[in-house]
Amino acid sequence: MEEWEEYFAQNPAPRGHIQNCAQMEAFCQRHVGHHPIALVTSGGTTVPLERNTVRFVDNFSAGTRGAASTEYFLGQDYAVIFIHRDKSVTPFLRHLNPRFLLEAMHEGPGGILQLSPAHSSQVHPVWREYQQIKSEGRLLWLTFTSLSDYLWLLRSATQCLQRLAPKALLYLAAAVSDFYIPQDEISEHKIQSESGPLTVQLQLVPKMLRPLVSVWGPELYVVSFKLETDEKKLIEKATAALRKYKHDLVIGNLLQTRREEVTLVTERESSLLRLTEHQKAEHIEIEKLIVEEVCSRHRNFIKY
Ligand code: PAZ
Repeated sequence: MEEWEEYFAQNPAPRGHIQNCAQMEAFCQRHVGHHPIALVTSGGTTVPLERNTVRFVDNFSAGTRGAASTEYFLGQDYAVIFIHRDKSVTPFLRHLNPRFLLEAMHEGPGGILQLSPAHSSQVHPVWREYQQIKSEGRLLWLTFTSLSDYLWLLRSATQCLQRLAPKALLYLAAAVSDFYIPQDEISEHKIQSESGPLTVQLQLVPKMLRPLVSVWGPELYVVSFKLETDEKKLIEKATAALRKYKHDLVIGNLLQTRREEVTLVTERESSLLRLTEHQKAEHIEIEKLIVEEVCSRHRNFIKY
């Protein structure tokens, strides 16, 4: 058995997985022949320290990249499966602060809540765009929390989209843990402090990009992200990932500058995408540039 097969054999499917798969199947059926589909993964996975989880190792990712990119894929006429960490940043809602919404409401005639005219101009465009996408059924939201939830969803989504290849792409922006505690080593109940300081040994997660590219979705256009904090390592690591897994594009980004620039690395070349001062002043997001570029490359991929 391959390492990744062992992982799935040892970590049971999360609750609701069959329903999630049914939703993905129905979504793909609805859009096949009408819209290309993008699977966007977003936010960070958790690694539980206990099976009845009280404590877990988390990841910094807020999900901003995935949520913003989803809106731009929708703008490019894609249907989007948005697989995101529960309670992370989401498309459309990210423009509306919950406190702002509470401030924006007032009680109208008959005690019915209304949006005050002064606030309406900010909410209306977001609401209109969301309603349009909703009426077209072009956005499917699915959530994960733990690493295992994420990997089960990723595998099923990829297998589902493979049937639509080449008109489907994977855009893997989630920050996925490289380390975990295997099922046979994890504590069943809350770890007690009476036993003294805690030493935990995390094992390496099998590299799932390998079966993703070679087994689950061999004809899909696959874009992965690579995050580093050391500038000197970024291109080297992105290129190594591409050579190892043989997918289509790696988007390298540095923690410190990820909102302003990314490097697109393919087998043949690497190119920098950076917001200009003018674009920053206009509040243009780097995700707009990334998604335009990815869609253009995906269109070429579909042609050949
Ligand atoms: O979610 P966010 O907007 O805060 O950050 C996005 C990101 C840095 C997690 C993403 O661009 C990324 O690089 N994801 C892959 C991380 C990795 O190397 O596993």
